[in-house]
Amino acid sequence: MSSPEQWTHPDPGEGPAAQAAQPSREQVIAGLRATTEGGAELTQLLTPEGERVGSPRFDRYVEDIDAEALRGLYRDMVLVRRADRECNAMQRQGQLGIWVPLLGQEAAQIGSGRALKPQDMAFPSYREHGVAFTRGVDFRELLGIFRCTDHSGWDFRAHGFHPYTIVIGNQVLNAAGYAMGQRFEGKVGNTDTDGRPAENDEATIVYFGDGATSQGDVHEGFVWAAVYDAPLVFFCQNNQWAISEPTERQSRLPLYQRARGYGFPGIRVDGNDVLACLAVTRWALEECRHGNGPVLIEAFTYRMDAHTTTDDPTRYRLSDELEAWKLKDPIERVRAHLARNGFAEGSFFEQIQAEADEFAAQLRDFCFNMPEPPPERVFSQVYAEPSPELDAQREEYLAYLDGFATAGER
Ligand SMILES: Cc1ncc(C[n+]2csc(CCOP(=O)(O)OP(=O)(O)O)c2C)c(N)n1
Ligand SMILES: [Mg+2]
Repeated sequence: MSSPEQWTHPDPGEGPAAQAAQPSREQVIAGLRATTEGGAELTQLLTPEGERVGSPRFDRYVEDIDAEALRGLYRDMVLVRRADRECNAMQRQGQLGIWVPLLGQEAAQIGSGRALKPQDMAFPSYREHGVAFTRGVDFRELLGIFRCTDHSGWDFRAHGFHPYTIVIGNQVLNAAGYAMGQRFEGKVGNTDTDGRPAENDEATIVYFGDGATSQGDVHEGFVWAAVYDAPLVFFCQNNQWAISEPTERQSRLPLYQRARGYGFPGIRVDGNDVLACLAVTRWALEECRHGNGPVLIEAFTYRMDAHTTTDDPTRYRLSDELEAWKLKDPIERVRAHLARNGFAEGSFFEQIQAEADEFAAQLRDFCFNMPEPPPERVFSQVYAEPSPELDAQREEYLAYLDGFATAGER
């Protein structure tokens, strides 16, 4: 880890040095170009060419990942990408109000999601469709939010997957509180009768973006989790952009280095490497379960599509940046690895593609025929307990809607 002295930028004052410190217009548009490299500190187990690189520190966390397990990770990523593309298309056809693409972030989401145990809790932002998939949330259950018929359709306790949060960074506070609760309830740092770490110990993971790190909520979450030794993995997907704002405009430091200021470990992982994301997240979760949390993971990745379907990224970034990242595609490197090692035949890839197409067709069919939920549903899953005020609001709202139905009779 670098020293705090290295982190201090001298004041450039005025003159040429000051000008040099300012990014040029072209650099800003291209995300300052540094975005295409993760730096020497990047933890990687699979190169973009699909070669396995050894890691003395992290290999042991993926010892069980044999060829079959790797094919499983490949399948996960292909399925969620295919579903993501289908949803994007359905928004364009007016079937969804908006879609938030995950394109390019499959490895970060599948790798970290598959590291979780059933007893763990995950707090997503709004782009974590891949994590939802790993938590057993049916992709169809995500659609109501984007068709604007539902707040969130799944049982978050059963899946260990909290509702989506649109308010940037807010879920970090929710997760910090939840992880503090796990600690208070003694679900961390236990040992089984044989003296080994208890199998049932719990941890929490929270997902947020590079832009979210500029929010006060994230700072507060870091502070609370740190001082209470909360079993919380902060999983920052640095996809290089917060809508049109590049990461370089959010921080002077690589984001993972911020952890040091709060007193817990921070690590940067290749977010396009599913194996590395799995290994590093397993390590971080284990640290948390043992009572050594929290941990910050910065998954260095790239948002290959628009921020949402309402955004046009050609207004603020150059296509050569996207082209550079295409060479680091998270799915292609696993495909190359499977193929070059003889872990999968051509028929396997065809079969997965066919499965993904069928998956997307079912999604489309469901979306086109999605039932409208009854209007009173908006009141039914907001609070844990009913209340007279809520009952009154529901009755008033239903009477109001009824007024439209009977308006023509007058
Ligand atoms: C508190 C708050 N401020 C502003 C917004 C508008 N907003 C939506 S997404 C976004 C950028 C988030 O970027 P990042 O955290 O990097 O996540 P990404 O979308 O890249 O996954 C902003 C500013 C919001 N939803 N909530
Ligand atoms: Mg971002």
